[in-house]
Amino acid sequence: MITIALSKGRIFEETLPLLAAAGIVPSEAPESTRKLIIGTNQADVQLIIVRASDVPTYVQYGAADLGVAGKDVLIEHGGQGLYQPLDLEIAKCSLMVAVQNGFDYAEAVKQGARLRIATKYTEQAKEHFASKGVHIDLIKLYGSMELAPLVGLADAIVDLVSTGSTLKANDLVAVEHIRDISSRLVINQSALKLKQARIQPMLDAFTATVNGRKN
Ligand code: PRT
Ligand code: MG
Repeated sequence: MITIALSKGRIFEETLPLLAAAGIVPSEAPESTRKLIIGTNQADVQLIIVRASDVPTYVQYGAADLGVAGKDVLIEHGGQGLYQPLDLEIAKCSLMVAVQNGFDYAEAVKQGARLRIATKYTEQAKEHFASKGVHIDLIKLYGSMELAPLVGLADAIVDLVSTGSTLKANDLVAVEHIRDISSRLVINQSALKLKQARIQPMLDAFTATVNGRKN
């Protein structure tokens, strides 16, 4: 059996065409079932539906052979036990620093003040501000980071931005770009060796599809 870990929503939707290229069609959509294990048209391939930030963990421990996870999630996880052979170039966005409109970020940074940063992405926030020599107090949140500056919980947030409409709707502006983010295929290192005959053709089909999109 080959088990593929995916999260609901954009990653599932954007992975569907890649699975199709490898001849894999899920028998149900995660949005229309409460099942967490979803079969496919291939008797020996199943999907498991997990939180986006849990995908690397399932693959690391071999509970799933393959998975799809955002670079944001992979950096926070650390990537232990994972082979990351392919940037699928899906679910693209950017990791940014954002503040409330009117907050003088440049001045706050220049004065060498401690900035209070609210984020789910604590590893990347630490690394980013350390590289700039800016001292921060980190406030770990699990979602809706956009609220933090509006209610005085933080001076700035580190969050993902795609269209920018969430920032705009909450009177926030992006002040720094940390990195571009896309989702990667992750493979359990021992599964790749033990199940190579079944996994390699899938990897080849995904690679051909991604390369085909670039041309
Ligand atoms: O939603 P949940 O709490 O279950 O987990 P999650 O947010 O980690 O999962 P999900 O499915 O929302 O995101 C999975 C992956 O998609 C992330 O790990 C990213 O790699 C990628 N991705 C791409 C995004 C976005 N675009 C994105 N826009 N993930 C989140 N967002 C959020 C962002 O955090 C912000 O709240 O969307 C909002 C901003 O969107 P815009 O379009 O208004 O700028
Ligand atoms: Mg989300």
